[in-house]
Amino acid sequence: MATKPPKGDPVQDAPQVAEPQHAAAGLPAIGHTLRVAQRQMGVKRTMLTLLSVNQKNGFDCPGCAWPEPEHRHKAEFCENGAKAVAEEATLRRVTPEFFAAHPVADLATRSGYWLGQQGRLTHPMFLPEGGTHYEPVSWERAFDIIGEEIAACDSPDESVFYTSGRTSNEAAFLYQLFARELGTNNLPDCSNMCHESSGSALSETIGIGKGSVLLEDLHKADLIIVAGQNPGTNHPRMLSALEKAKAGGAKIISVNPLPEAGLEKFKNPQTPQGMIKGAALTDLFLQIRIGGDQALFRLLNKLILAAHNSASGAGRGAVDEDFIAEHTHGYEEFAAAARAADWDETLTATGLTRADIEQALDMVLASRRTIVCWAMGLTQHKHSVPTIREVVNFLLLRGNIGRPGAGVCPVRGHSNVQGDRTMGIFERPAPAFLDALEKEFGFAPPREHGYDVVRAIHALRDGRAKVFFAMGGNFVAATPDTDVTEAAMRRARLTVHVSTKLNRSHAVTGARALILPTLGRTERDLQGAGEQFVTVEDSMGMVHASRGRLEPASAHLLSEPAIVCRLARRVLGENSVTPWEEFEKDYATIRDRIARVIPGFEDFNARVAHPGGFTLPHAPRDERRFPTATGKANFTAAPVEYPRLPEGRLLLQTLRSHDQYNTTIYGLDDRYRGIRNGRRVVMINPADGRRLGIADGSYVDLVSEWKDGVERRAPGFRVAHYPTAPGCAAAYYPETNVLVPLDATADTSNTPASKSVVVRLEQSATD
Ligand SMILES: Nc1nc2c(c(=O)[nH]1)N[C@H]1C(S)=C(S)[C@@H](COP(=O)(O)OP(=O)(O)OC[C@H]3O[C@@H](n4cnc5c(=O)[nH]c(N)nc54)[C@H](O)[C@@H]3O)O[C@H]1N2
Ligand SMILES: Nc1nc2c(c(=O)[nH]1)N[C@H]1C(S)=C(S)[C@@H](COP(=O)(O)OP(=O)(O)OC[C@H]3O[C@@H](n4cnc5c(=O)[nH]c(N)nc54)[C@H](O)[C@@H]3O)O[C@H]1N2
Ligand SMILES: [Mo]
Repeated sequence: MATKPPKGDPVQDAPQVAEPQHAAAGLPAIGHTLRVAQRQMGVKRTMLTLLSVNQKNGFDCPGCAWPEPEHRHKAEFCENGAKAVAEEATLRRVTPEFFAAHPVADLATRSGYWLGQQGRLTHPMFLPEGGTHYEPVSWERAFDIIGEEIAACDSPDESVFYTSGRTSNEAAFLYQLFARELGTNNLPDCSNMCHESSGSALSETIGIGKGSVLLEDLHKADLIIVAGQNPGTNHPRMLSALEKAKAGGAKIISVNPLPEAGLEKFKNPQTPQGMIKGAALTDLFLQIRIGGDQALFRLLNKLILAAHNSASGAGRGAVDEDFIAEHTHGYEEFAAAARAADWDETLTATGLTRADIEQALDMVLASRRTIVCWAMGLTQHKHSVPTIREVVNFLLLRGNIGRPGAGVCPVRGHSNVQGDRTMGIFERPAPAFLDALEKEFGFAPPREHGYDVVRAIHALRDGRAKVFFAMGGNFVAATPDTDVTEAAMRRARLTVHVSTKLNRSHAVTGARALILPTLGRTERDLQGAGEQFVTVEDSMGMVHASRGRLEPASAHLLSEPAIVCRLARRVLGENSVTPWEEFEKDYATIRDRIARVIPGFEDFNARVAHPGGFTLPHAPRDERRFPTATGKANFTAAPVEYPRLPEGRLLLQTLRSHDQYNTTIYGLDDRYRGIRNGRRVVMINPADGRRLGIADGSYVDLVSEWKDGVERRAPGFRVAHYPTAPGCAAAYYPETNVLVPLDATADTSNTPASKSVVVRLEQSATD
């Protein structure tokens, strides 16, 4: 049996595994934050920068999309926000000399961690066809190259314009405007891999693809269900909201295959009391099997209906009949499906006990105001859309949408991913949005749908897309089926990345490639009309300004809006009807246009000047109005699905460690899970280990099995026996993306099913 990592391991990691922890944040988190930040920024810059994160006059944390409270602390950031800031505000630099010393072939052998640690990009760089090294290039020449390649295409639809979710509202609005004026809706974004399933399910059922709660609702709730989310790592500031909710008497149910430390106990670093004792958060932990959530909510719905109809009267009123009669559609069909839910099947699908579910039901019935929060644990499965629709059914049944303390709360990832969508970054734009664009700008935007992420990879692979342009992100590392995707990317004529830091996507290029270095959130943005700010929208629909204060990492950087404006002028030329020059000079003029095109942004410039910004309208939340096809909130009745495992296989979820931001690796530790100094770790249940003969500490290859018969392999993972649900394994993304088949996606949303990959574990070959 192999007991050492295989030779030639690209990351050179040697994971050590100890017991997982049971509480998050507190003193160790503060020490860790300062150490990481000072390593990148030095002491003075660390203090200056961290104190303006999320302040009313400061910049929006480039970490997650969790909203800021009305009364802010001096230190309104978390450990992982500080890491995100430190990564951007680092003093390390990737200069033309660096590229001269490192051919692309060398960069392609480096780990994502190594690439990221090299620092901030300082110059526009160009890789000519057949070239071995990136060379410095002027901005003008860079835009000419893009112009040449786009002009050489047979149709605008041969270009693809990807967006990652850090892009500001202003930049996103210009970017989609440019793509549409060029003539394409090929605007895939990271959302396609993230909350697309939430957007699909919510638009259909409540009429808007966004969450219906505000921060104060969490504080008022009686019951908060957190399903498929690890806030201790990915949304640490949410723990303060959960703590406050608990202090107000709320109960919390966590639904997760893993016992996540942050949900067990929170030691609030902002209060002395919290630092010492900490607050227990979870009242009931439902250790569900991967993909069992739809079955769980379906059965709860059956039980709520049964309680309502019971003779004893205990559950009388469990169903909000008035709300259902007045505001919903499809109740009868849904109720029939719910009544047919089967206990045994649910226990199989979820791996839970009858007692677990009955206890959850008691808590549900005792709550007058319920919120369900979720993230990637619900969105990245084949049946994610019906799963989230079942969550909506569950809330509608008791009238838990559109009143204080209740509602749906999909917790977004990237800090402006929700805003980018609002600004029109979407491959399937609504006709009303295109009409408004046409009216304001006087050109006819294309109406056919464009490529989402998975379809863009298909198009590149098949030669239907030739120019790939990315506004941020790390496309080849974040997307599924790494080998297939990388081969597809190499077929492009030109790949362009607007980036702050070096990453894998710069090393896997088309025939020609450009790196366009840009300002980050923390940096001062000076344009013709003076210092500019940008705006973002958080996970709860609050829009506010973000102002960087630091000197830019290099004098050669352009802001994202400036890059789009210059690109548009070069590509669209004299024919363009849009005042790109004016937009670049003064972002207020962009906001004036947004105000005229996008509902809810009326008087944008004046309202965003208000400290803390403003809240976008949300019809279901504000007035219990549901702008769906039926004009009502829609109950749905999809068949229950759950993953079925062939004998001897495990279901693998690919998730985040505590030391990463998506494909940006901050370090090699996952402190709360007890894992240190390595990322090639697979967590499995000890009983599965014994059954399959896979010892703790041994090394295995993960082999994914999919109906196309192709064997996808990720070699050399250290096994950690871990308290995950039986049959369920977990390993970090992006290392495991090689295992996710390109076509294994969620129905309707087409999101890669990266939380339910069927794998077998093979002992790694010893050398
Ligand atoms: N520090 C940091 N912050 C981040 C990010 C980061 O990488 N680092 N990424 C940002 C982004 S883009 C996003 S989208 C969010 C992601 O935030 P999360 O969704 O919290 O991220 P994941 O690590 O993917 O964790 C998924 C959680 O779902 C659970 N889970 C997996 N499968 C199932 C299932 O079938 N059912 C249930 N009930 N649970 C399941 C996992 O055990 C895990 O706890 O975080 C954002 N914030
Ligand atoms: N297997 C698996 N795959 C997944 C997931 C999973 O859970 N499992 N999660 C999916 C999810 S939820 C998401 S959101 C995607 C993330 O996909 P992406 O958003 O594409 O990936 P990131 O790693 O967030 O992108 C990091 C890069 O963004 C650039 N960057 C950082 N800040 C800025 C900025 O201000 N401007 C610009 N222009 N560039 C900047 C840097 O160069 C950095 O290297 O991955 C998805 N892929
Ligand atoms: Mo995400």
